[in-house]
Amino acid sequence: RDQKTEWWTKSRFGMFIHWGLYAIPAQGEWFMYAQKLPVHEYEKLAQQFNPTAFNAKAWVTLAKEAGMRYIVITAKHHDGFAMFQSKADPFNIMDASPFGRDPMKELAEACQEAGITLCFYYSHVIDWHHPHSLHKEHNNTWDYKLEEKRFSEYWEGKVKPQLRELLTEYGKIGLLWFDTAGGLSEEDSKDIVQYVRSLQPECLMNSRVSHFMGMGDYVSKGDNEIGMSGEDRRPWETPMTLNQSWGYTTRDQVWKTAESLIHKLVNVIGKGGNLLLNVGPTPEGEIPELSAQRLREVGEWTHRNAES
Ligand code: FUL
Repeated sequence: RDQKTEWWTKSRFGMFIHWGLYAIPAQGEWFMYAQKLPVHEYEKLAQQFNPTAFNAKAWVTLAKEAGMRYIVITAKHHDGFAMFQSKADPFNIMDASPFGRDPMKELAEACQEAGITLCFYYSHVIDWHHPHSLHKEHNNTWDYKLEEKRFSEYWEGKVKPQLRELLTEYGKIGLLWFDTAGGLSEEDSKDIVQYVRSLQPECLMNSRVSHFMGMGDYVSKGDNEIGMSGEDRRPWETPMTLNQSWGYTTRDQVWKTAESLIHKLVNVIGKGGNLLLNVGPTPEGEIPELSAQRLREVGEWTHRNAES
């Protein structure tokens, strides 16, 4: 048994949170890319972002009620906006929005108090805001020219300094959830793993840190993919949506029922995996009531049927 991942495999069930500026237009977290919105336009969303209804304790309490034991929140998604205070890049919630609070700090405190493990999602390759980020396919080609990109400026100037901030300013972090590593070299893949280890040796990393096989401490399945039993030698996790998107959207109203969610949870756990179930908070900073309700229903079932 792998001691390093033990807390996590025992946790079984976690809350995924996709929250960022994209909640304002309410069309999912790929909004900027889908609309080819220029950086200077997208930045205007930050000036409007003032989620005064955000209450870290309420989110953590909901996670607990649902029977979840860890939270993975988007510290930075593909849009490049840091939902935490960052000296490394001014496009962050403290410097670019009127909110004046660091939600990651508040979550870190609330999690600590409640005994929930805080984890960060960090989009390390895709970043549509930064002029030098470079992905295999999904780049901001409407503001920047591919041939002018110098990836190391992004890597050394934003990614690593921000990871350092996340791993030094918020206490112990359970895991880093990386994503969409298409095009990342083997050398940079190893570099980032090494870098994270040097800052927090216990912090886990998911396999999406690199597209090279066998990297990271556990396997992230495809989005909403459950897989077959017995095929996995390494610990694994299914990231799952409640509806059909990750970021808050008013368009997509196809919701999984509580019954179906319970079946999926049991299915994943029965096969030895973890379930990371997503919510997409509103621009005001609240988990939509319908989502909260579903999670509570799942929680009622798990608390009734499973001794923890
Ligand atoms: C995908 C991302 O591109 C989505 O926006 C989302 O974060 C999902 C969990 O992973 O690859």
